[in-house]
Amino acid sequence: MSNESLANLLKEERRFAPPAALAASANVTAEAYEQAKADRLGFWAAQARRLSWETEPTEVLDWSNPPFAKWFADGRLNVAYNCVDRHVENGLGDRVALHFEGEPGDTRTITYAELQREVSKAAHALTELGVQAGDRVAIYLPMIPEAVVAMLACARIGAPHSLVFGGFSADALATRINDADARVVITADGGYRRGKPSALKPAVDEALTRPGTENVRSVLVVRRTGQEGIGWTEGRDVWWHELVERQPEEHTPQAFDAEHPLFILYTSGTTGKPKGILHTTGGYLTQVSYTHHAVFDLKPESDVFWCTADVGWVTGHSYIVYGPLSNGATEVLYEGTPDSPHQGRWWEIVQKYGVTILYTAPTAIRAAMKWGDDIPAKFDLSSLRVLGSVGEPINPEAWVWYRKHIGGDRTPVVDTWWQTETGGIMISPLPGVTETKPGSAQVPLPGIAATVVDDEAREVPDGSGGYLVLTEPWPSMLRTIWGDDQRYLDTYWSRFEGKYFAGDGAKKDDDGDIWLLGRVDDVMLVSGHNISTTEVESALVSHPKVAEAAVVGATDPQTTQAICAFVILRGGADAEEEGLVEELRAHVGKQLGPIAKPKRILPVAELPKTRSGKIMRRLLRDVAEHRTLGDVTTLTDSSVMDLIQSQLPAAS
Ligand code: 6R9
Repeated sequence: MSNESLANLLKEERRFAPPAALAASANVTAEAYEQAKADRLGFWAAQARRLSWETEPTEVLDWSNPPFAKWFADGRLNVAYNCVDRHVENGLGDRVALHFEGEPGDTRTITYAELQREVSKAAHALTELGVQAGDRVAIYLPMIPEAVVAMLACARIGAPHSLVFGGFSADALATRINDADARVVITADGGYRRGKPSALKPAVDEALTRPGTENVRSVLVVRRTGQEGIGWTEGRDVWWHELVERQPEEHTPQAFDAEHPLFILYTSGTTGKPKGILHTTGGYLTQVSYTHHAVFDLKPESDVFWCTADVGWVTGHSYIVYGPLSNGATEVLYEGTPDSPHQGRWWEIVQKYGVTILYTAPTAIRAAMKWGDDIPAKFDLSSLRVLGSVGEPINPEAWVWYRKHIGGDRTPVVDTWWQTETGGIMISPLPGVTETKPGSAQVPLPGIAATVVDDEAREVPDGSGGYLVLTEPWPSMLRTIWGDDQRYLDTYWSRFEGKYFAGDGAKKDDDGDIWLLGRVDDVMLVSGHNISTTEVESALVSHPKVAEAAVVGATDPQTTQAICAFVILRGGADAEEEGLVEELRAHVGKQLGPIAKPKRILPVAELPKTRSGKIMRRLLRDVAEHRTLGDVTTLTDSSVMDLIQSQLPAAS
């Protein structure tokens, strides 16, 4: 971004007060902000007491060697004990932990008592394979209960796990195994994707032929699809059902230091090799447990929580596994895609299990908007009481659609900003406290210090834009990049002295509420103005014919960059309609001002997304500037780019 700060174009006037009943019985009230403000460390020390410690910590934060933080350093605890055993000890063994719904329609119900037995057996099995505290275990599994069991088993014996999303290639898996120096890989024969078995094991076999993966001595294989002809290496490969099933059902968890590594999770970013984000034990569990309790207002005895993310992403780590289970929640785990076998599958699941809290991503909401309002309308969604969003800025129109068509115009929507690096939610409304604004993540949670600064690291006044920074350490912060402290310093702590730079652009509105404006690498410079891709996209999505939009700045001789928009139309709208492009341009001009009018608008059928559902603007910029495409390996579906290029008019 240049010296001129990000323009603040979008004005959103709609407001939604918390439902009175929810506010009256909310887990967290406005008082929490006061308490945390008066004594931030005391506040976090109190939240740490949500957990069961073998040795209670007396220290809260050690920031003597910034930015290398230690939280609760003299405390000791076991994460799996906190997520499983203590609930059983508290008489909740019969409570359902997981309602598993496989894509083909098979189901499993797993209570906390069963989960305890499964995790115990898996912990013994890993020990039998020679895994010791500190050894890294790579997990490459579909969204099946064994993924949760495997993570908790690793945590139980102090072996940091490294999940690799099941859609990643053998190469991506090999790089991650190598970087973490994993000793064991846990995988499955395959998983189900869009009605068909899709193999996983061959990618593991291939990855383990690559240099740097020699230290993997065992591959533990879950039988999920039962597909024929998967390769088998004697002496290395072991079936889960053979090894795990014969283990004892009781296992004594051992406590680990609060700063013992819990997991490594790789973020790809746009350049360079993937960064292994390291999270540790006590601070991480404290923050994910507290934020899950506060942001979703979880009442474990009556709620059914469903986070639709894959366990391979941080959202799955923190809000499928560690947050909900540490709180004794009952949750849904769904293996498949939202449109298999039909576009109402998610809503059918909400109805079937009586889901009360749903946490998903804007990309899924926009897809549902595109498929049409009539699809969710066929299902009974009246159980829902809180809706959450994460992963990208949510366009105000998608927010309002979500509240109305999924939440029956009744449920609060919490837009939660955070990152793999932050470990847990950082900025979000609280459903019983905050009057919400569609499209804004609004306020840092109690105990979190975030603000927006300009190029010179000065806090911007209300009504201005700039860079989002975190100004105080937080319990679930990343501790470093695995094996590369220097890269940790350079990437996050060098742009603004003493502040964590998140890489996102943001603005403060006139009330001081925070709006996320997309990655700063995506900010456009048009005739001397910095314009956020998010705001132009939101303006486009606020047109009734547009379901989704991706905007990029393409080099332009007159204006430095010209705004180029790719739009997906809503069901029923016609891409060939005369005057459509002009109508959309005029609409953006009216919403944001003439400077933000896209120079080009191209209706497309699909947009390039990362496997976690984020729009990959970098590739669209390549298209808009008629360049050969950059790295497409993290795309969900690389044929999308061929499709977009084939729809492009010849170079203009
Ligand atoms: C949890 C997760 C982090 C990046 C982050 C930002 C974007 C996430 C957002 C959001 C606007 C939100 N992001 N939540 N932007 N509003 N509510 O997604 O982690 O995969 O590491 O991505 O996602 O750009 O910096 P991760």
